[in-house]
Amino acid sequence: MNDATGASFAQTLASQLQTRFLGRPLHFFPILDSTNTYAARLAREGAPEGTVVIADAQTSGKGRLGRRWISPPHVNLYLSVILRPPVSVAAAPSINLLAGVAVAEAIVSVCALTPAIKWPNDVLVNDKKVCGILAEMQASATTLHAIILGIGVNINAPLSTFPAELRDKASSLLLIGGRQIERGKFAATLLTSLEKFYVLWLQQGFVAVRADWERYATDLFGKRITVAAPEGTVTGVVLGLDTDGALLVREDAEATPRRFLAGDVTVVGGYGQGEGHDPRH
Ligand code: BT5
Repeated sequence: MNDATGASFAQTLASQLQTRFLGRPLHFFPILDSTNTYAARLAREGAPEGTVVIADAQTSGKGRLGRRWISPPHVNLYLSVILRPPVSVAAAPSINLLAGVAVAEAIVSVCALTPAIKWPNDVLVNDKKVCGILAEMQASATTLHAIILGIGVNINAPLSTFPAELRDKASSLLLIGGRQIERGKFAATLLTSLEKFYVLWLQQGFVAVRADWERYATDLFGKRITVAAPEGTVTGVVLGLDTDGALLVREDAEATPRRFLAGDVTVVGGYGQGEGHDPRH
């Protein structure tokens, strides 16, 4: 499983892949700068929808807003999918959310752990981040050409691979669940889940995935949060998700909720605490 090149990981994944179009074709590399950067190049060269790029290790793994994604070899999953949905640029951001649902579902099915999604794109287990998602768009004016959907999951990473400043907020499925997970099996399960939710999203829009998203994300509802978004920083109570995936937040003195399509959420008083009132009940 932990072979030096990741070759057995790639073999297991290829033999267990049950998707119709995701991962067909599948490009595997022992090391890349970033799977998103490589997949973006393939997409510009015309690679078809469903093309998947996986690396055993990344030297410049990317987070959002220029941040770094720690990507040690032999232990984790670094994967980018090329998608070409026939939708408008405005409809694309909710792809982030459906990827989180697919990762959460794969964690439940392969690891029997209980994941939570933190809007928009972190998957946590026991309040620690085990997955990050980075969706990058290739578009001209209003025409969407491709979405590069990058997913990083900490699977068998030991504590020593996390820098000291991340150890209280990040973890791996091994560290939490106490057992090694076969990366090929996890990746095959994830791609099956992602394909299912993507097809649903294509046919019916984000609203068809919203209940699944909310099932995993209940920890956020009713909490007081601060959203740092491109349009400014706002503090208020989370009401839920709009039909297009926008986060609805009621500011303290305002009657009309604010909508956010991107941003960073901090729960006032810490994630997993707060007011704990779910407004849907
Ligand atoms: C993300 O950004 O969470 C998106 C990460 C996407 C990574 C995948 S791997 C495959 C594909 N190829 C790429 O080059 N990227 C994608 P953001 O929300 O900005 O979170 C980044 C922050 O998470 C960092 O600033 C750290 O605080 C923390 N972090 C970095 N590496 C981590 C790790 N391995 N596990 C958990 N947290 C990490």
